[in-house]
Amino acid sequence: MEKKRSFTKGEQMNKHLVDNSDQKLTTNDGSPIFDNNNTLKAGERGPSLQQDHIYFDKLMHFDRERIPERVVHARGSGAHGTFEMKEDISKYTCAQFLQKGKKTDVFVRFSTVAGFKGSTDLARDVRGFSVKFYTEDGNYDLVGNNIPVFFIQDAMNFPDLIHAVKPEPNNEIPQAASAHDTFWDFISLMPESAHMAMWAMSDRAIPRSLRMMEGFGIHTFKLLDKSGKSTFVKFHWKPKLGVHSVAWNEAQKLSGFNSDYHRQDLWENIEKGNFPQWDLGIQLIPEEDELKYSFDILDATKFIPEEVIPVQIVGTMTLNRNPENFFAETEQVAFDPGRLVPGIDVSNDPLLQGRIFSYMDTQNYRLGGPNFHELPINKSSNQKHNNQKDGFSRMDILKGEVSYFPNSKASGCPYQAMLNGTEGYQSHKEVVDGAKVRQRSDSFADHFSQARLFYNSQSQPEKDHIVNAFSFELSKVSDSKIRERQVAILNQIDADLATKVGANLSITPSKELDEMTLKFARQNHPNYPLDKVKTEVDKSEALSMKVKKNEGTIQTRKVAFLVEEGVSKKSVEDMKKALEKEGAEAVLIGKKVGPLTFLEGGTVTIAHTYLTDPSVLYDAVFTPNGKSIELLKRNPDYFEFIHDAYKHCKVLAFAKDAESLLQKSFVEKDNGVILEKDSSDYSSVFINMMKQHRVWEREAARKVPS
Ligand code: HDD
Repeated sequence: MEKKRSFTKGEQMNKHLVDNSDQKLTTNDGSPIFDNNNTLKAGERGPSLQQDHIYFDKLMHFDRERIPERVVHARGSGAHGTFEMKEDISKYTCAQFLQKGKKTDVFVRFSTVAGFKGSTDLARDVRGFSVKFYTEDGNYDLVGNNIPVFFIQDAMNFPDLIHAVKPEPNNEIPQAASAHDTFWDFISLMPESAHMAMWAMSDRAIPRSLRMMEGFGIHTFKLLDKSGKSTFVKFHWKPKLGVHSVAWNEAQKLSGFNSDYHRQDLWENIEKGNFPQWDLGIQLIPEEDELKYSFDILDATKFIPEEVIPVQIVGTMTLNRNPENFFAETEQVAFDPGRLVPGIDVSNDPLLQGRIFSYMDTQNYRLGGPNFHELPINKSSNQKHNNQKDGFSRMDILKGEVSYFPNSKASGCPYQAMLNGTEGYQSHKEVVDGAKVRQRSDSFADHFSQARLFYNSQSQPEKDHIVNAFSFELSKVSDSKIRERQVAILNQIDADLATKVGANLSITPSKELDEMTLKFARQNHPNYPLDKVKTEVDKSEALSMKVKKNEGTIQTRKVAFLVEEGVSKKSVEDMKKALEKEGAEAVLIGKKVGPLTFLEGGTVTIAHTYLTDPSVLYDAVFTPNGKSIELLKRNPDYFEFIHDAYKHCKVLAFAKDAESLLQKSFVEKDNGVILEKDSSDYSSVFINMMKQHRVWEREAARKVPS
C-alpha cells in the first residue's frame, strides 16, 4: 500500500487558526456579547448579579490561563521549518524521512535549562535543541542540547541534578544561574559531571544567537535497516552561520537591556527571511565496534571525537515560519525521546532509557491528560488510528461501536501492520542477557580524559574564558569546602586550569580528589579511581569555536552606525552597501527618534537611539564622516557605546573625520580598530575582521575584561 501524506503540517494546523478580524465578540459558546465593559448589576450602582454568565465565562477562562511550566527547559522559543534529506543512507535505515530527497515538516524549540519561563535568554546555561519531525510514519522527536555530553550517566540522578541547579528551595535564589552553593556542591561530589561542567563553563553556554549554535542528540541511538540490522548513530546539527558566543560581561548586560535577546533575534530573522539553517550530521558506529573505544558509547558524558569517527553531513533543516501563537505552539509542544518511527531505535544508554518514561509522564501532567497528542502542534501529520478513547479534552471523534482489538465487527480495523503484510515499528532484536542489578559499569568510570581533551582543544582566549567562568561561579559559592572540592576536580583535568582558578579563589589545588567526592564515586565504582584511560586523540579541532582563517560569514550580523545631525550620506551609504552585499544589516543609532538631516541634505528617520539600543545589541560599530563628528565629541553616550564594543572585543571602524574621536576615548589601535586612512578599501578590511567574529587578542593585549 502506498503511503501518502494527506496534508502538510502547516495546512493541518491552519484548520485550527482563528481570525478575529471583522468578527462579532462572543462567549466561548458563540453567544454574541452586547457589552464587554460592564458586569450585570441590580441597578446602575447596585451589586453584581450571580446570573452574569458572560462575566463568568470570561473570568473562568482567565483564571485558568496558566499551565504548569516545564520542570526544566521552561524558557523556550520555537519555529516551524523543513528538513530535507540529501544523502542516501538507506543502507543503514529504513526511516522514511531519512530517505534521500524526502522533505519533512519540523517544529523546533530552543530553550535554557534552569531558568523559569520568564527568565533571561542570556543565562550561562546549556541550551535545549528539540526537533519534532512530522514524518509520514508519525512523529520523531530528537530532543537534544547544544552541548554533546551530559552532566550525569544514569536517569536516577536527574531530579537531584535539577534540584541542585534550580533556585535554592528556602529562598528561591538565584534565578537562571548555576553560580550558587547547591549546584557546585552536587557537581563537586559527582566527578562524572566534570566533563559537562567544562562545556557549561565555556563560551558554548552563552551563545550569540540560537541560530549560531550546534545541536547534538548526545546519546548513541540505533539506525535499523529493513532487515532489522542495527548501526549505532550519533546525531549532530551544524549551523550554517557558524558557532559563536557573546562575552560574559556582554551576556550580563544583555540580560538587563533585552532579556528576550535570543527569542527576538530568532523571530526577527525569520520574519526578515533570514531563515536559519543547520546541516544534519551523523557518526555511524558498526555494531561490532561497540566496545572498541576508550569510552563507552552508552555513556552520555562522552562524545565521539570527529577525528575518530567523521561526521557525515546528510541533510539540511531550514526554519522558515514563526508560530502564530506562542502558547498554542511553543508552550504546548510536547517532546519525547520515546516518539520513535520505524528505522530508529534507542540504545541501552541508561540516561536515555530513563528519559523515555519522564517525558511522557511530564506531558500528561503539564498538558492535563493523555490527549495532549491531539493538540494541533503535537498531532502527527498522518492521522492516528487506534482504539484508545476518552480522557480529558478528547478532540478526535471515534466513529462506530468498536474500540477494541481483535474485533470482527469492524473487520479487524484498525489492523496491525503485520496482518496486512507490511511493516510497522520494529524494535531492534537485540539479545539481552544479564542479572537484574542496580550497578554502574566500570566502562563509565573514566571522568576526566575527555574533559582534558576538551580543554586541550580550546584556543587560548577560550581557555581564559573557562578559567574566568569557573572563577566567577565558585566565587559566588559561600562554602569554602565546596570550592576546594571543585578545584581538586579541575586539578584532575588540567593543573594549569586548577592553578589559575585556584589563584582567583586563594586555593592551592589539592593533588587528590576530596574524600567526599571519592566516597560518592565509590558507590558506583568500588575501586575508584581506576587506571587512567588513553584517549584516541589529544586534541579535536571541532571542539573549538575559533573561526578558521578565511572562513566565517557576517550574514545577518547587525552593525551599529553612530550618527548625528550632519552625518555624511555618502559615508553611510558606501559602508551600508558593502555590508549589505555580505548579508549584514546596518542600523542607524542617533540621539533621538525621528528625522535626521544629512550633510548633503535630505533626511533619514532614526528608529534606534542610545536610550533603547546599547552596544551589546550589535556585532560591530561604524562611525561615519560628517559634521556629526563635532556633536559626537560632546556626547558621552557615544563614548560609552564604543568603549563597551571595544571591551567586548568587537570590530570598530572609523571613517576619516571620525578618527579624531579616538583621541577622546580609551580605544587603542589594534587589528580590530579599522581606520579609513589605513586602507583604500577599509570596508573590506572591516568585513574581513568581522568574519573572525571577535578580536579576542584584545583581551590579552589590552587587559579588557570580556
Ligand atoms: Fe530532558 C525537557 C534535553 C536528560 C527529563 N530535556 C527537555 C528539553 C530538552 C531536554 C531540550 C525541552 C523540551 C522542549 O523544548 O519542550 N534532557 C535533555 C537532554 C538530556 C536530558 C539532551 C540528556 C542527554 N531529561 C533528561 C533526563 C530526564 C529528563 C535524564 C529525566 C529522567 N527533560 C525531562 C523532562 C522535561 C525535559 C522533565 C521537562 C519538560 C519536558 O520534559 O517536556 O521530562
